[in-house]
Amino acid sequence: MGVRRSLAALLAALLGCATSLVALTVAASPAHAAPSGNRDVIVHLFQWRWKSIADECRTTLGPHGFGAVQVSPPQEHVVLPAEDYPWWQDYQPVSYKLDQTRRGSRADFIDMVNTCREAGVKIYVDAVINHMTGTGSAGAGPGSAGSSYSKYDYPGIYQSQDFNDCRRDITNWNDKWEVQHCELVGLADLKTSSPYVQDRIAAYLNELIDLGVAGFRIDAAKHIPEGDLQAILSRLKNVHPAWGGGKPYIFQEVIADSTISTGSYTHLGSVTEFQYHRDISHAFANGNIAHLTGLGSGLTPSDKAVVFVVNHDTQRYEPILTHTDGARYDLAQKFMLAHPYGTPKVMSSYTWSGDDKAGPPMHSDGTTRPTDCSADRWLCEHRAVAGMVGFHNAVAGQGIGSAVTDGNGRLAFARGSAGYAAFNATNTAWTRTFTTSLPDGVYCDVANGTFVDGVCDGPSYQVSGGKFTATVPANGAVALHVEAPGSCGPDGCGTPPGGGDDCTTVTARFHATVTTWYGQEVAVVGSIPELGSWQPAQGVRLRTDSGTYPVWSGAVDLPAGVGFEYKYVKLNPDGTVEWEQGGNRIATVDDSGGGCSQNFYDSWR
Ligand code: ARE
Repeated sequence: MGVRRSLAALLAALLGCATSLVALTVAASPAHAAPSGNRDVIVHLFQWRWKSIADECRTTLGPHGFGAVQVSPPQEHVVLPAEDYPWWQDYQPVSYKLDQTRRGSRADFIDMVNTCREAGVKIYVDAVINHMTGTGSAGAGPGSAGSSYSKYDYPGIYQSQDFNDCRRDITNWNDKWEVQHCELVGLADLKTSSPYVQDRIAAYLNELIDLGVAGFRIDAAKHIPEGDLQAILSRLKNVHPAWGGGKPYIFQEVIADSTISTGSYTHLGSVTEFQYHRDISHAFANGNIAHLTGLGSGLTPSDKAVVFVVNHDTQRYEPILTHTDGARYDLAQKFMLAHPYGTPKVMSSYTWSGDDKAGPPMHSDGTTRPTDCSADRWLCEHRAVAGMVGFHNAVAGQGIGSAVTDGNGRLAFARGSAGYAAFNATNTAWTRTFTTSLPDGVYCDVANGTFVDGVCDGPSYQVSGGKFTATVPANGAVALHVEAPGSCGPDGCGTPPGGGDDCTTVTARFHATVTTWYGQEVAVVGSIPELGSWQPAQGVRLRTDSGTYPVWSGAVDLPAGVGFEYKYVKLNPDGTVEWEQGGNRIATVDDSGGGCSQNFYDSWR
């Protein structure tokens, strides 16, 4: 019995540990009370339909304490069937009409704003105000709401005189004037120094404020001269009284370089801190996290920095650590929510294979399909970190302290006496006794479960005499905070209530989106014997058919709790092997699929 119990406890501690692509099951009921406290965490529901966002606010974001959703641009945009409706259609405005985008109607948008507000969640709009449509990939019209247009001519809104005179691409990025007055990837650059243009942009943003929008991401902010942006922002109204009635929250997309710093824009609001993104991504990708207590020092002041592990551009153009990296990526997003620097922005993505311009799951007319986190290519990786949002909110205002490390890949720290979190970016579990100033009691582990309406669905840990003992899963975390009491299950603490499945073996199901030519085969190969010990011929062969292609699938039994690395390979008929690019994918065998199973959803790199 003793052996069985400790095995069950170990496996249960691994339950729900970061399996990036498998969403945690989250409680879903409209009757949840909104959690108290500071709610500033932003989630970017990239490309989601308005109706799907409304549902997510009600069932998941509100109950878990998310503060705001960054929604994709709501204004009329170009429609590009010839390019298979790329995601970036949205970043080429045709007009400021909200009537129809690929994500739904104006009525849907309004309903989303209201539903999310009732759930305690703000809507931040991605405001594309630096430019209109471009050259080359701009289509011939009409736009998504039926408006006709051509570059520099948008009937009823802007004509040629409303655009800057430098009508060519930015070539010298060291010349600030050029960066702010010439064209970003050929996009018609609005003359934001003109009072008419300032009024027009402000009217668009004020219409959104009237509808209840609480803030804006200013797209391509560094391409708008600071003074012009100030003139636009000074025209903005106050937001809905539910959000305090002050000025909207502004965060500006400024990718700092030697020509333009984030500091040039902080007097206007917050800024995106890209150096944080690089620092945290490299640290977790390399398993080198022991020094991260000081993450953010020397960067933009914390209260002005919006921080993120990845955004919709970097996951495509400069990937360091993304959803394709599995557990380490989830772990990095959890760390961001545990660490005090900046305002965290969690990414929620969809997969694509091949061309990075691929749009979200869509209907044949290019409109976006509703999000189903268990279908299509939606990843919903924000759900895998939802428990940590409560941690972030509960420890607000508490400093970081009492750090413990063990080698380069392990770090634990306190957030005052309000919370304690341990991170393990290695492939082996980390068992130790931690000293904490959390009051004695039983706590819910919100890194491996969630705490909603008083119910903990993860493991629990007992703090006694200022200490607790935990096994931090390989490539996983443990996080306890004062607002999430736990309860010990029949198998003891460290076990979810009711006990987990007593799995010693887990059926791992791999689902990989891989484009192949006739005759090629696909296999998954990895560091453990079950995955061929890196010998492609001994890997696990995946299968596809005309109904599922380009998704290749296969299953194999793996020992529970083991950390491993893997990659996909294409096997050519002549015996040669093509490996996918990038670092090894990192995972730990767990029971997150339920019934002693685990799912991996990946795309060929
Ligand atoms: C598309 C086509 C182009 C075509 C254009 C016009 O891809 O070939 O010329 O349409 O027809 C997104 C896509 C673009 C897309 C555009 C419009 O990424 O591919 O162009 O929408 O549909 C710089 C900017 C920064 C910008 C990044 C991408 O400073 O503001 O480039 N990011 C935002 C959004 C993007 C969006 C736009 C702006 C445009 O997040 O998603 O583009 O609205 C260094 C520099 C950075 C620079 C970075 C990358 O780090 O310091 O300043 O970022 O390199 O170049």
